[in-house]
Amino acid sequence: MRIEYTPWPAELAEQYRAKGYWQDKPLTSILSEQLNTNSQGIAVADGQRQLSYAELNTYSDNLAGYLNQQGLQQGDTAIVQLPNCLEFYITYFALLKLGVAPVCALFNHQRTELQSYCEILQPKAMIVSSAHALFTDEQFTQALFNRFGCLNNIIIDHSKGNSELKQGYLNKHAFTAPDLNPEEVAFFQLSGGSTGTPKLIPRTHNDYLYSVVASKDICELDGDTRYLCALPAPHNFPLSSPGALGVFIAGGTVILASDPSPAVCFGLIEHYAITHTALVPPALQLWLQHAPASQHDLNSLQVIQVGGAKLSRSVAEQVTPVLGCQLQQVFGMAEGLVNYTRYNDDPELILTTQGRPISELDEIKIVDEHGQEVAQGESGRLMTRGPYTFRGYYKSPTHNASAFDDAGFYSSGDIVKQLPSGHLVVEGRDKDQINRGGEKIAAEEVENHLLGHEHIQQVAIVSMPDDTLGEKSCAFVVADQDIKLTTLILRKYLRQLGIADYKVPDKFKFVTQLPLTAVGKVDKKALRATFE
Ligand code: AMP
Ligand code: DBH
Repeated sequence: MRIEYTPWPAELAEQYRAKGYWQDKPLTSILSEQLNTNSQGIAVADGQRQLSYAELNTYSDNLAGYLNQQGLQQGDTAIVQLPNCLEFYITYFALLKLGVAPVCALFNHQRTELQSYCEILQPKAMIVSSAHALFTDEQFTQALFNRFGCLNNIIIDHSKGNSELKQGYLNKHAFTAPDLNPEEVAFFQLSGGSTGTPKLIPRTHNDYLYSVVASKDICELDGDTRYLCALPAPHNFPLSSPGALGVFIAGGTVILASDPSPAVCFGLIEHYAITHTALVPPALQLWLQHAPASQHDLNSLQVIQVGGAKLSRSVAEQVTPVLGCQLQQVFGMAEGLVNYTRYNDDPELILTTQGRPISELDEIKIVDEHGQEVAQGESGRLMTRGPYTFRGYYKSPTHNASAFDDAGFYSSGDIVKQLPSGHLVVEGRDKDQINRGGEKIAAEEVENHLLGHEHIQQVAIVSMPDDTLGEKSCAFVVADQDIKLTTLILRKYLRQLGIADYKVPDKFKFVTQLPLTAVGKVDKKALRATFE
């Protein structure tokens, strides 16, 4: 019944409790605590529809009952893939209430990603949307049923009209709420990854609730907060930093946007008098370009949080003059550690650092390639452990052995330096990943797909600088000698495999060999240097 995860050592857990960080409450308390005082407050709106806290609570109860009737019970897992819509939060809370741990896939994930989540999790159910190309007909759902014996149920939401999901939450279905153990896994976050297969991050009620409560306090959210969720709702940033869950704890309102473009967001900002939002750097740049000529009143904006990828100082400097609001830099990870610049920080720190950790019990070590701590102010690899940083990927003993040190510090793969104030500056990365404007691509995962092509002998994917996205991806391909491969052929090949579009390399370079390091590994540094 218990979903496995690597627990924190007892003495640390005790410390986190003693400090009051772990409250031994389930994440579902986020909703129940609003019911007495704020049941008629609007929890979430999407431009056309809205739900009060009472409705969000009732609908998620109803859906929990329905899913229970369908055979789902505590200890099971599920996959959710929904666009930014009210149903996302109804479903998320319904599953939490049942004690079913979901992984919430991003909406741009495709066949291959969903299949690999099924493989890792062996879920009982999937809750998906017909707005996604994979679920417009029965073909893919049938293939999933055939391949995964565990899968009893695929519930499809139709954005318009009636659907099984709507039937499930609009009608009363009684269920007995199980006791939730706050020490146990509530749901899985997705890692941006740096390995061949996607990795899932078990998040417990205690650790996640603490990160959200503390984030809500740092960001000073309250009942008047109107937060625009324009990034994909399941992503750790707009879910928890402080994100929609932080807004719900504060009793404010989440307004959902379908995407972060100015065309979609500026009208919503005016209409709902949005006070807070979270963006990745490329979206912020679009906002800065379009705001001066916009007809929309953006005056209600108080804070724009920016994170997911490095924000340059020159862009950071424009936020207050152009958008008239405060900038907050956020450096976080689905694995745990989140850093914020604080509103009252020295303006220079807000412009040039990625913030400091949430918690005084977040432990930071910056180490060299031998694992030795570097001198104060020097840059090195970020290692961290703390009250909301996980202790192991789900069912990944081999990878965990290298992702953590003996003391349980997680190696994030970021190269950082720490200022005397505790603020971190992200200087680079030491993981095999491309950060495409906040969307993370595990090079090895895409390389493995390409190596499956009958005429590819070797391949290496590296980042190349890009003005808008920060980085794009380039694949260096060694093909069979007498074969003429083209960019078009390989793009089509990857799309047919069904991988998310952002993972398809932006550029292919056909070469006769790859440079090697002294020990005979592909020299990615040398490949990246070709773009300098
Ligand atoms: P993920 O593991 O997918 O949650 O991605 C987390 C990673 O995103 C971090 O380890 C960083 O590499 C990157 N990241 C997040 N926020 C920032 C930021 N503000 N500046 C630079 N990199 C960031
Ligand atoms: O990039 C991230 O994963 C991220 C960025 C900002 C994150 O997980 C977060 C804040 O919580």
